Amino acid sequence: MCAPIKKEEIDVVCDVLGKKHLFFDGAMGTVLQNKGLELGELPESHNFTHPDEIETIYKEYLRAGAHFITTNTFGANRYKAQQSPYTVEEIILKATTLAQNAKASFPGTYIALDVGPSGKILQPVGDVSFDEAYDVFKEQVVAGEKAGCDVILFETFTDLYELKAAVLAAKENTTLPIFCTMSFEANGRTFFGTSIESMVLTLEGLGVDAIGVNCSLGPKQLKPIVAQIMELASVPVMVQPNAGLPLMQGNETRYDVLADEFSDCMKEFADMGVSILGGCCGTTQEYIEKMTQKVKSSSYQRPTKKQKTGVCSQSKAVYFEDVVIIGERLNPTGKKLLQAAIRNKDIDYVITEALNQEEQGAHILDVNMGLPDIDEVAMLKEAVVELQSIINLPLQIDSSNIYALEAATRVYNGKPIINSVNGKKESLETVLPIAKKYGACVLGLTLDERGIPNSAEERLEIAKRIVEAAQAFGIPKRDILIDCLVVTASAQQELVAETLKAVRLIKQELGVKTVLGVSNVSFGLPNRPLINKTMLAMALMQGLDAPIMNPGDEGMMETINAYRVLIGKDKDSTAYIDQYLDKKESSINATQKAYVAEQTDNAKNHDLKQAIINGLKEESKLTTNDLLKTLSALEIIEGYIVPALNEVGKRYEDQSIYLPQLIKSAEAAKRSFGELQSELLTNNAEYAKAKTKVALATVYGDIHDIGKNIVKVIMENYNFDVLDLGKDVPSHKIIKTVKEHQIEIVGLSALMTTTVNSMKETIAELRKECPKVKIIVGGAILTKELSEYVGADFYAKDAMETVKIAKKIVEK
Ligand code: B1M
Repeated sequence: MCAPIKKEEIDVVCDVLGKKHLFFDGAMGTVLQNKGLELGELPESHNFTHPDEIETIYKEYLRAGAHFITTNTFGANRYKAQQSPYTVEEIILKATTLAQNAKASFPGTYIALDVGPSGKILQPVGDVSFDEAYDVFKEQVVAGEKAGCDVILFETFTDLYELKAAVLAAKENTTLPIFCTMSFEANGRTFFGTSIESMVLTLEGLGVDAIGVNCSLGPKQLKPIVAQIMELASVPVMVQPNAGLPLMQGNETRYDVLADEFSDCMKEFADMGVSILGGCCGTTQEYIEKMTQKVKSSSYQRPTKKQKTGVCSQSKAVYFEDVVIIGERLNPTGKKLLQAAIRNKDIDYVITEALNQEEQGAHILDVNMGLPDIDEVAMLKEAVVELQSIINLPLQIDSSNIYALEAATRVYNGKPIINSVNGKKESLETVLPIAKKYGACVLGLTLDERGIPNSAEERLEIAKRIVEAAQAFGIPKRDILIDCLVVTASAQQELVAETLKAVRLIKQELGVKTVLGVSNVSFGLPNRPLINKTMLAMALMQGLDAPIMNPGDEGMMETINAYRVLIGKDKDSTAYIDQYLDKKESSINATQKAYVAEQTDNAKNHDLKQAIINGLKEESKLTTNDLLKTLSALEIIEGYIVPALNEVGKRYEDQSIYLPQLIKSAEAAKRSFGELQSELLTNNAEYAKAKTKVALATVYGDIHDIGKNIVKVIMENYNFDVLDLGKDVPSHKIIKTVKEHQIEIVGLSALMTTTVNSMKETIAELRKECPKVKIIVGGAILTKELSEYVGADFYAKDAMETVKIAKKIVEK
């Protein structure tokens, strides 16, 4: 909810927020298009060229009953302002001044500074750093506050990570309330794969004042998405749908939902408990007027506080409602290979360990990079950034170094657990503000200046102090977890029972979730797995919610499976039966195997296919070079790279991975291919007598170029003179090249159903302008039939076939 703030007008926003329905305006961009904004022209330029028009649009929305008008500054950021003669600050000042003029005769209305995404992708997937994105947004929000805006609206974001940079920029540099909306696809995820749960957990953690959804789809299609947000959110929810889906009518874009239908849906949203309502693309004054009229008859429902404990990555949320397994393998204590990897900055090793744990069934991964002789701040931050771009699981950020904790939590894309705070005054005062600021769950250890107390009651006392201190910092109880600390049975046998008792007491008395690093109990004893799984069973019965453990320890995993059956969490034993019905291997053998695996410190998986699927660049390079000792480059492409990318494509389609992971795999494949290129080019070129000129391009609208690049290298290897025009190539560029360079063969690539028609259009243009040129087409989506549909001369299923066809063309 709104933080205590100084400015008078802002207090008014906070006075009304969460107390009555608030109305936002409708679209700006599409209204400007209808008034003549040219394709490619920046809407913000109209603040200067058509100020009266902008002021009129604002006024129309206010007249329609909007409480908030949104400044015409959606794209007013450093990157886009390069195309404008004005600075970011000038654009924002101008737009806000026009809004102030408009609002002067409408008391009780407010100005929302409109901030859209930057248009760039953040590292490590893209090339903009988190800090640079932060600076870009800082410039905008500081200018907005200075110009006199009342609220900041971050809207239409699809990348939660970018939105986090934006929210931090606003929190740290302004006093304005922050409203955030993200844009979702029909599958309930953003383009980058952010889930609704992750959005709510992360943004509420960061302390924004309202969250919701805008743009995306029409109001009807948004209903399930809004319903889910309502189930999860404790802050006021905001909804600004499009007026349906855009349809092209001649040169005009029309939207298929009219004002009556739109406003009916908006009333339904109000009845579902949505607090803030407005419109996005395609909506106009009429839509907003009808909406405000209809919603007036709905009684306002105040947002309710939700109590579920949850953490998340950008794509996956984990709630503490069943046993939550926190993987312990990314902690260098006692693990020589991990220690060496951390010292050598071998991130691929760290990622492989993480992937193993994910596969073994961990729900959250503890990440600790603490070694005495390294820069832990930099290493923990880097590990978190790299891990989160590949692993779907939420992370538990683990360090005793407060700077490392803050640096890693700041760049974490989601809501993490901070491991840990304890009962010492210094720890409480330094760790809790970090947890509060970044909206993390915090794990409290029951120790203080006097060490770990012996009795369960004393540990309960420390836990109470931690909970009280955390609440005093504004951290809700649901975000506090307590670890009662396992001691070793070999050294302090009598205290094991006290730990178990402490778990029970703390759950009963404080009602917080409990965590235990279970396997500490068996240090110094033989047959550790037996002690570990027994301790785990005992702790679960005391109410342990989340063991920190090795998910590769089958004995412990089996204990959890059995516990879930016996306690009734595994309804009708479905998961248990699925897992064990055909299982012949004895669990003792499995346990022993897991133990040996642990002792040998999980070896690396030297497999190129797996390395590409997992997006491991360095590993892809190394394994490619290994394979080159026994296989030809072509065999590696056909046997490893293509199958790996096919698998990646499948996983992307079934949503077990998302866009950032898809990009990572593509980069790994490129790295592997980079290693093959010189091998391919140094082989003897054969067959072609004279150099035939070939132009290659991925068609307009399609940015896939790995396959086309392979075709290029193989063709060059066979002595063709290849001009590579790149990807997303418009037909006029291909035509120009064919004419200028006397090209005889054009090879076109397309990988998406949506770009097959682009290929057809390109071929039609080529036929008109360059009738003699022969056209070969390829790409995963194409078939012989489709090649006929697009009007090509030949279809090549792969690079070698392209060469064969090209040779035939030359020989004719
Ligand atoms: Co995307 N992508 N992708 N993608 N991607 C596919 C194609 C997809 C099938 C994945 C899926 O959903 N299962 C799907 C298309 C669905 C469809 O339309 N049916 C898809 C999608 C949806 C998208 C985005 C829209 C995702 C998004 O943003 N939400 C987006 C597209 C944006 C755009 O293009 N406007 C997108 C983005 C990307 C990345 C950037 C992340 C990356 C591309 C990186 C790059 O190329 N620089 C990527 C990747 C890697 C893939 C998959 C996983 C792999 C493609 C690949 O490189 N295959 C792919 C799934 C799949 O294909 N299984 C997928 C390996 C390559 C060697 O094979 O290109 O077929 P291929 O080339 C072969 C032959 O086909 C032939 O020879 C090559 C060598 O043997 N050949 C030719 C190819 N071109 C030829 C030209 C010739 C002759 C032969 O001319 C003479």
